[in-house]
Amino acid sequence: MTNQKNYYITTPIYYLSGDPHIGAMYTSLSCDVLARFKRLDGYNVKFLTGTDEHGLKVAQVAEKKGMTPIEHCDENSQLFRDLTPLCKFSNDDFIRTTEERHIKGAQAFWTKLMESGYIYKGSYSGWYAVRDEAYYDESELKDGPNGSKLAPTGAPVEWMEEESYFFKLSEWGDKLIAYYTANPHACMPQARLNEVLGFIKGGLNDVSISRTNFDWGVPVPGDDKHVMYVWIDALSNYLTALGYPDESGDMATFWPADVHMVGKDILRFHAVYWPAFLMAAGLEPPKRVFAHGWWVSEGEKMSKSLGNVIDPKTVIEKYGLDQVRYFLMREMTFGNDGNFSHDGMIKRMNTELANDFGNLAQRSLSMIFKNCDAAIPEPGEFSVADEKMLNMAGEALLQTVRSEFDQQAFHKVLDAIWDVIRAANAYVDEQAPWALKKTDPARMGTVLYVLAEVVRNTAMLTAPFMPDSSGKMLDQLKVGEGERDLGFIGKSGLLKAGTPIDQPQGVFPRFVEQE
Ligand code: ME8
Repeated sequence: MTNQKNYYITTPIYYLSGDPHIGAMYTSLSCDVLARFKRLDGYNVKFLTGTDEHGLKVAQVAEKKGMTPIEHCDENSQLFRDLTPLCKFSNDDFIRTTEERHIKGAQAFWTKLMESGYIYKGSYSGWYAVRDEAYYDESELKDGPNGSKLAPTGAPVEWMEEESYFFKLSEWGDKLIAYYTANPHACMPQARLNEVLGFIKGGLNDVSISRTNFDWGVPVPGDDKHVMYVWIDALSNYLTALGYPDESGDMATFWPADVHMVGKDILRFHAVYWPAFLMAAGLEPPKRVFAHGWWVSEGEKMSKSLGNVIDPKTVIEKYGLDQVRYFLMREMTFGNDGNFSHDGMIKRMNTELANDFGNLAQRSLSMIFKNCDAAIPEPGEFSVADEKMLNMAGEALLQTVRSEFDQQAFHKVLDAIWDVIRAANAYVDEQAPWALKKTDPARMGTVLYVLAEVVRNTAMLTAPFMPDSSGKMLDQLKVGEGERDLGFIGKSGLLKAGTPIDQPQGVFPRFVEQE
């Protein structure tokens, strides 16, 4: 395996404060799609997800439920683990910050930072919001009811003073700027990198990295009056899941991470604190932090009080898993915000999936089944139009798809594939194989062969997005399990004439509104 290319991709680890909603599904889905694509492209992939289980908020939620914190975590973490079979995620590991492997690794990471001289003990006072697990500056606060103060997020704040360990973030500004100047793609999209650089240039303060006002956390090595602040604990999951502090094994194979996928709200932790922590511990920063946007629901911010929070299970039951996976990856320009709406969902299901893709596959395979003795036809000489279509759906498409995937431009990957699907639908109309049946059956066979090839290639390239539906199309074409990686795209994987096929079944039903 010496020549194998490795690829490490991570989701944020999710807080256990509620049921997993569409936001968690979205971040994990984008990683899953990328992980599946990279596997098809011959990479040795490690795809990690998990749950972030410490902190005052978790302890308080558990207490309210009459549970110990770990009982609450066991129960709630399972809901996130259940997303894997529900959404067909292909994660290779699931880490919980309450696991022994994590606690030991996080403590070793702390010790390393301490030994490097980047941690010191001081005291901290300020306005603290339990709900956000964050301190706020006096100037950021707004007035709340009855003379109280609120954080900019609306969370209640209280004045707190505590002994605390600090990380010397103030020493990392120039080094971070140098890092991003040399590696401008280490934080994407570009607008987010600009935000991060602006923040760094505004001057970095040392950050408090321990707490003494609660004990539901990883104890600070050698001073167990303190627990680690949730963010240093949480971020280190990306290392501890690789077996850190053991720097051989998975650490040697997979570090630095290729992509940390995060929502825009947690970019600063990942693109400022985390690279500084890592460099201070003598480790390389991640190759890329990609910040995606947020979903709103029918045009409104999702909130429990509005009752418009989208539950992955409900929408999957209603529209189908692959349909939801497709919609989430297609609707939103990856990096921007997007709107989850019933109408938008139906429109894409019925036009792009049922009409464009489903129809192309169904009519091509049905014509083969009916007119070619239910077997892949023997093609004659390819015309210019045939060659153009074959190349467009094969080698040329692969090249575009690969480069868009490398920018995490999922919507552009799908756009490029749909350009080919639409071109193939136009090609069917132009070539009119139904008319050739009488006039030139050999030519009809060639046209249908080209179409079967378009279906094969587009099904392979959509498989990371819609593993079940694309798999069904490939099954119908009798493409073997071992012939579904990207090495078989285009000329290198041409269908064998004479291969018998079964009666084709439609893969993308239209959505019909129930009364
Ligand atoms: O932040 N649309 O966890 P988390 C899109 N534990 N994405 C959304 C979203 C929405 N409406 N709502 C939330 C944490 N998300 C920390 C991470 S990592 C070391 C620690 C995304 O459960 C959000 O942007 O609050 C984030 O990427 C993810 O869900 C997890 O959020």
